[in-house]
Formats: sequence, structure tokens, C-alpha cells
Amino acid sequence: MIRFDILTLFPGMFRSPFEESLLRRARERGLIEVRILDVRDFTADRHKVADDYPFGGGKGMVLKPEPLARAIAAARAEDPAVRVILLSPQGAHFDQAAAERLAGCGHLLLVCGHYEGVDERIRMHYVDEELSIGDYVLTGGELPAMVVVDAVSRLVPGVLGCEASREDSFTGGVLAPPQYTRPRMFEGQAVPAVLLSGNHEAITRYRRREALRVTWERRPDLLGRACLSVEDQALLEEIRLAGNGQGPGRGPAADRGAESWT
Ligand code: 9D3
Repeated sequence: MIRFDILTLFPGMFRSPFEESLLRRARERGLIEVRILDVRDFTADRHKVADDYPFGGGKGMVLKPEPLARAIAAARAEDPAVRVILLSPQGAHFDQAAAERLAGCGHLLLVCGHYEGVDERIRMHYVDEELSIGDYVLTGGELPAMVVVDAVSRLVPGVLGCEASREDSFTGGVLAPPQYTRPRMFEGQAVPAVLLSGNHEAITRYRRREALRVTWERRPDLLGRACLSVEDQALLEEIRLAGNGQGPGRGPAADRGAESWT
């Protein structure tokens, strides 16, 4: 069980993502708990003002410190072990390793910045960790908070049903091999014969080779950090030799010659 509290100016943005699909089922089964906290509920003035103009001038608005401080202090008073995470473009990049680390925390408070961000004194004195989901500009931390909840939740035992999360795309540091389903023949393109062979050893080897090939072609940067066995290194050597001149850069529709693999 992991608990997510989300502090936001826009609680309505979180309605559907957590009330559909896998995350809804995880909540219903008590595997995750998600609470949406409205920053305005922690304001003390009649008009519930949560943001203000930046000192020194500049465009946009900044989230005022007092409501955020009150909300964070209340969460810490209730649970001193809560981990307070600010979503902001200045944060460290959220990746699978960060998701795995956060899955080990029992309780996260995700603070969503908006407009031009939050008052620096909150970042300095109330926040444990600052995360960004990548180098592109969004309108706020709400979608990033949902990304964090999604990536962390699927690592909680039982959320996926089967324990698929162990052996997926990023664990082990390589991409997933191509997948096929029925029909066997689609627009003249056959499913690789080895996948229909029933030879599980051959299938496992084929998939590992394809995973390594796809990673080598599209994300060679990942191979430097991946955990590779001696067999993996031999497969990669084969791929490098076979892939002369057709390595990184082939488009998704290009013929990959997978049928010859048995
Ligand atoms: C003018 C400087 N901008 C920083 C690039 C200001 C700014 C832009 C957008 C401040 C906040 C935002 C809103 N974005 C987030 O709060 C945010 C975010 C993002 O924009 N990209 C990737 N990850 C994240 S996490 C939070």
C-alpha cells in the first residue's frame, strides 16, 4: 500500500486519470490511496488567494508560500515520514530508477507548481526533493504528478495483477522486443515464424536478441548502463556485425528481416 497526496490549484484535473482503468482498480483494492488537496483550502483570506505577482516584476504568477506551508505542515504533522516532492522544470529528471526509489516510500506528497512556479522559500525549507518529467515546458505540475503516480503505482505489488513490472521495458536497462498478436498475416506481413514455433528456448533467445537490437538501433545510450550477460554481449556483437550500415536510424516501417530468426 502506498499513499499519494497531491497538492494542487486544479483538483478537477485529477478526476478521470485516477477513476479509470488500472489505477481505479488499484484504489478499489486498497493497493494505493490517492487524495487530492486543493491549495485554496489552505488559504486564510476571504477570497482564497493562492498566488500573487512576482517581486521584482516579470510575467505570470507565483504560488504564495503561506497556503503551501500550511498544507505541507499539516501533512507532516499527520505523518512525519511523508516525502514531499515538488514538481518543477528545475527538478532532477524522473526516470525508472526514481520511480523504483519512490515506490519504497510509503507516503508521498506531490506539490504541483503552476504558472511561474512556487515561492523559493517553500522550495528551500518545505520540500525534500524536486522532480521534472523532462525537458519540455508544460503549464503546471499536475500532469507530471499524474505521471509519477502512474509510474510508481504500477510497481506496487498486485497493481498489475500479474507481476509483469519486473521484466518490462526499462528493468535491466534495455527496450522491449516487438510484439505481435493475431492475425498471423496482416497486409502481407507475417508474424516471425519463431514466435509460432512453440520452441520456448528459441523464443526467449529471439526476444532477447530483438530487445538488444531495438535498443542498439534506437537508444544506444541505454546500452552503456544496461546489465548485460556474457550471452547478451555475444548477441550484441552478432547484431553489430549483421547490422553493418543499417544500425541506428532505420524508420519504424523498415523491413527488419525478423522472419529469418529461428
Ligand atoms: C520562464 C521559465 N520557465 C521555466 C522553464 C517557467 C516555468 C514554465 C512552466 C515554470 C513552471 C512551468 C510549469 N511546469 C511545471 O510546473 C512542471 C514541469 C514542466 O513544465 N516540464 C517538465 N516537468 C515538469 S514538472 C513541473
